[in-house]
Amino acid sequence: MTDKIYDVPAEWAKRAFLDDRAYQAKYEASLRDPEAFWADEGKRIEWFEPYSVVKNTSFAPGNVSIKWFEDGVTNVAWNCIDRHLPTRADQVAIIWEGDDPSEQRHITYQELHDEVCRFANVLRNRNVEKGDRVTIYMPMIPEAAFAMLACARLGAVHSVVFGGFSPDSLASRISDCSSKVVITADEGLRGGRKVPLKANVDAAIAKLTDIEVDHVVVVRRTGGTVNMEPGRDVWYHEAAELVTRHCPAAHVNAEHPLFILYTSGSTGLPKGVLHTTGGYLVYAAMTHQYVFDYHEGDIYWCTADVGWVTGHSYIVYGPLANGATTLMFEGVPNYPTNSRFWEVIDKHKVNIFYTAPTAIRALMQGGDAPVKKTSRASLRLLGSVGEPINPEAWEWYHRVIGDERCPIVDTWWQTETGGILISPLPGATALKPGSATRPFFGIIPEVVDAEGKPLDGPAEGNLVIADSWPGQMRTVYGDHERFMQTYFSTYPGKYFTGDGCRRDADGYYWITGRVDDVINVSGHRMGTAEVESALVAHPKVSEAAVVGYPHTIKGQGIYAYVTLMSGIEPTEELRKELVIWVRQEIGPIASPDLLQFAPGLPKTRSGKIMRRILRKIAEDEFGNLGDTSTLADPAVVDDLISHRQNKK
Ligand code: 6R9
Repeated sequence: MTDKIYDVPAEWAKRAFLDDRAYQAKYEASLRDPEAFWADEGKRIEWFEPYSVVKNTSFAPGNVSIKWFEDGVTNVAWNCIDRHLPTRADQVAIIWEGDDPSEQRHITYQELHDEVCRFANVLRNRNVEKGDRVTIYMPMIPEAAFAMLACARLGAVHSVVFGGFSPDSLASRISDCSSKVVITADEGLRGGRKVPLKANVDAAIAKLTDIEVDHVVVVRRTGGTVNMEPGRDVWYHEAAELVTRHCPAAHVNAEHPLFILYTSGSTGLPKGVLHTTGGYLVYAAMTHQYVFDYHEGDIYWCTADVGWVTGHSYIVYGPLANGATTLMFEGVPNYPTNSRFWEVIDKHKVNIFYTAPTAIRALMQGGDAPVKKTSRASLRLLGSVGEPINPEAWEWYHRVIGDERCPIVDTWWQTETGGILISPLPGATALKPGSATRPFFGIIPEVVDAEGKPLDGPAEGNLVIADSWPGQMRTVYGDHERFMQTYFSTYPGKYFTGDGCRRDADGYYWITGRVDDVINVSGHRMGTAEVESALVAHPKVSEAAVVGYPHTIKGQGIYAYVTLMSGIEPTEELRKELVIWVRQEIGPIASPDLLQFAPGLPKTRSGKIMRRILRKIAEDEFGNLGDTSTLADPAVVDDLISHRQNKK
């Protein structure tokens, strides 16, 4: 934490949609009369049939129900494409920058229309209808966005699975929402390396026992050889030749599902977070406009992957709903060199740049030189998302990347929230490095104590949101009980975020990180339980406990304590084997950074693993283990401390 405050630069106060007074007034209006406020904001998208009911939401225990604009009829793809055509047919909608700096594409709104319609027709020819689920397992190529929008056009529900997930993880996600159609590419390309996407899809489908995938649509990216299953698999480019570039946009209700996105929680398998049509799009578009102060002609770049919610809301839906030019990047920050991000900014004259703290920290380690050899003169605004940004990284981002000229919007939100809930607005909010600052319109954050009592003024506790907003998730796909249990039972009547938080004397919010068993590794959310169940699936492992520990680049690293089956020798080979095992079970993002063989785990007499103690050991805080009186066998702890793995 620093005490430094960065005031709104004078030119920003002039240019921005909102200054501080306008923010205050609009925020108050949004709380005073939510119905009237959102009735008005709902008009930022086009409706085939207008809504008469705006907000119909309840957080009541056992009866959580969330509906926005419920009798309105619209279509997300129509709003992101067709309605712009009269004025923007020739404007670039998507700039695509390939992994290899020599590759790029510019796709206009007219071309986007044509591509999305073709894609929709290819899906229609494979029996995809309104309400059907389609799994998308794609690299960062424009066809990923076309596929998402094609689903939206038909009223089908997409489930995008990040291309870094393993066949096992993909299989469980296909099965959970019973997708009959999977869209993928031959191979992905990242940092010069190929990712065998189609082979992973084949392996995933081979694991399915409960459902059958009827069709796999394969986009050609690298031209690598892949197996094509006759009758099931089809090349997209061949199928697309047979269809027209016209496809009507389905008329769907505001509460019709738009997408499912799986995300990790503290227990069990990842949850299918369900977002719907009207409220989601209104909220994504509105936050994109105000938080990034998006003006006509701006070039906007969000470096996320479409496999995460940030890619959904702030590469595809929010920007396109606003008729923006959005840049999509296939590669990684350090390929071919550490200057890549900044070269892309210069090449495409990017004005607004939105990335994650983990990328900033990694690039910061490479020093200022790779940055300083680029101009970045086009940059006006910087954004951060995914995890708390430490003040050192914030200062470097501000001073070195933004040349002290660009405000930083530190945007706090979640897969569940659909869009940004707490963030500065660049023309309105004085910045404090490390703070996500103030709530967006219509958002009522509360800091509560362990009993759920809202705390006034400066306070520290857990972060809850007191009332609904249009972008909120509606349910866990297929499991409304779990939805209510996970988010509304800890503090009945309120949405529990899972994050800890401090509010300072200026009413600024400082997110302190997760308070549940979710860890955040390089901005990727993971349940410790998922990594544990991957470990115990190994035949030589009898028990495992996983915790997070502070990691200079990733934010949090994964520390695994593993107890082996009796008679199995702990060796270096086995340690490596287990790390590779987890990679294969879940995906590279879940690889343990440190793995310690533990003859025993600290447990209570009732057999509960005391994670608090494991966390302290992983954090190198042996002196501060807290109450250990309930330990069944205190000697276990001394053994763990003496064999603690060292940070790399
Ligand atoms: C959008 C996204 C959500 C969790 C969230 C919190 C952490 C995200 C943050 C932040 C501090 C920020 N988080 N943004 N923490 N400051 N600006 O990342 O969604 O993948 O669901 O993760 O990420 O812990 O609860 P998701």
